[in-house]
Amino acid sequence: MFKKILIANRGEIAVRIIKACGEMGITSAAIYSDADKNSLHVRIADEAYNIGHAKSSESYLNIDKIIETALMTNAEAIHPGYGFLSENSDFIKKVTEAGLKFIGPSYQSVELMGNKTSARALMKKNNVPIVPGTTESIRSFEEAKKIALEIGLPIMIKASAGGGGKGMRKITKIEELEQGIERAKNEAEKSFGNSSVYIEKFIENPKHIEVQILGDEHGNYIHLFERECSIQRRHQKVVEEAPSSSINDELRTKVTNIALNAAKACNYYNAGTIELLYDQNESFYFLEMNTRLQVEHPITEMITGVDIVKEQIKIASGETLSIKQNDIKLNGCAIECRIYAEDVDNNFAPSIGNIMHHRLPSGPGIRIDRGIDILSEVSIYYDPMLSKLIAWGRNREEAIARMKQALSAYQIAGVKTNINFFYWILDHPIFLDSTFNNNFLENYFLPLVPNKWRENVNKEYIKVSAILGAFIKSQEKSLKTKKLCSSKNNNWGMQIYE
Ligand code: MV4
Repeated sequence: MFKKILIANRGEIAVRIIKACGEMGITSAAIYSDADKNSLHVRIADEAYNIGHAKSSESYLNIDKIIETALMTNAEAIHPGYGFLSENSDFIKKVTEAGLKFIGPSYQSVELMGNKTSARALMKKNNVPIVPGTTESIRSFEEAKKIALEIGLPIMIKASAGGGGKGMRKITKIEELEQGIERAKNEAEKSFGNSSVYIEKFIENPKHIEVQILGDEHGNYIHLFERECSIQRRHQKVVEEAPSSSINDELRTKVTNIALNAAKACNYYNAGTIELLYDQNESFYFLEMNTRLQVEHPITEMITGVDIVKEQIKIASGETLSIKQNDIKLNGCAIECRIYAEDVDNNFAPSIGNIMHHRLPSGPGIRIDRGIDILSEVSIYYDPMLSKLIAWGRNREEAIARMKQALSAYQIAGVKTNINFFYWILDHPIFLDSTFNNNFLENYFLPLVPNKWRENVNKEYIKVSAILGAFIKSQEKSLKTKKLCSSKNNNWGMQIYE
């Protein structure tokens, strides 16, 4: 086993990895930028090294500096967390060439899955169901037109180098196709430096279901069931739950088998996630594979009892998977709310500032993964996620009730937050009966906002915070937050005793 690991990340995920190291008796070496000198991950790591300026490109994305720091401190392995360099195959290559172990998959798997057409071609070859469409980039408008008419409109044009909703375009009418391809190619070139695009059939009102898998370096694989991640805003997940409340055991067996086949198809090892669309005909379609630890991994840990980060470290040190598929039992239900420093009245724009007050909920089944502490700074430089609030219950009802209780006890001041947004979601009949799909927020939340998002903020209009505040007021009795939550002054995210 490794004696020291360098954590090439920041925030809550760096904290999460440092804790796993501590539990395993491994020394943790943190890195930090100038903007993060007061961050929690720096405070709790065994060692911490400043690696540069606030801008990510000059710190958390600086490959040479990170590797140099790892070698200087005699770390044996690097954990990349998520985002930053986690899915950069060049980084993995360089880490390996420097004689360090990358805690994650091989660079070949990352490269293969990073290119969406090569991933689709490989999955098709291995009988993993993909969304109907092309497995190669489109070469000409004529070819694209022929394919579009064959599979039927609407279609999606997606960037081969894209993913996570970036560089995606829906085409409803054949007349829009030529310009649509042009624009998609331009966007893809700008965003990814690669103008290749491909075509998929548009799946109407799908759910987003993903399966967590673990593979060791000796060809053994297990799955840790699925997560339901359909509630998204601008391709950012907002609430996730495990297991999915919309599939039964038969479908669960089907989707986890699909995921295992997908992982085997690219000789995958370490932790990975297969993302799928699930449509109204109960069909699953492979969408993409995330070749890293994911933000929402804790809900899977809560329902399986498996510590995914510890397993990642054991796998990277060459161990054989210690858990057998039969040992893993799906237990209860877990939900995660991503608490963001956001201003809901300003189109959910990041809300920056210093954390002046921070008191977190606790209790049976409650877990919080956080990267901030009192006096931490939420800056413009990084993702403004403050924490992940996770609630486990023996069933979905209990998990939801615990989540609402925890939300009402969550106190933070210094930045605005999206906390009140979750009450609205968790109380919605469509959420409660699990009939939601990827359009949930667009269909049910956006219409509540007068004229959608106003550009002229000076104009008199009903604020989103006021809408949510009024909703909470109407729910106060059932939420039992009357004493805790001041809805009078809409003091966002700061829940003060009256
Ligand atoms: C789609 C789709 C419909 N048809 N692909 C968005 C995120 C990215 N991972 C893929 N996405 C989608 N791909 C086809 N062929 C609809 C979406 C989509 C979506 C998917 C899951 C959760 C939320 C979503 C919101 C908008 C669009």
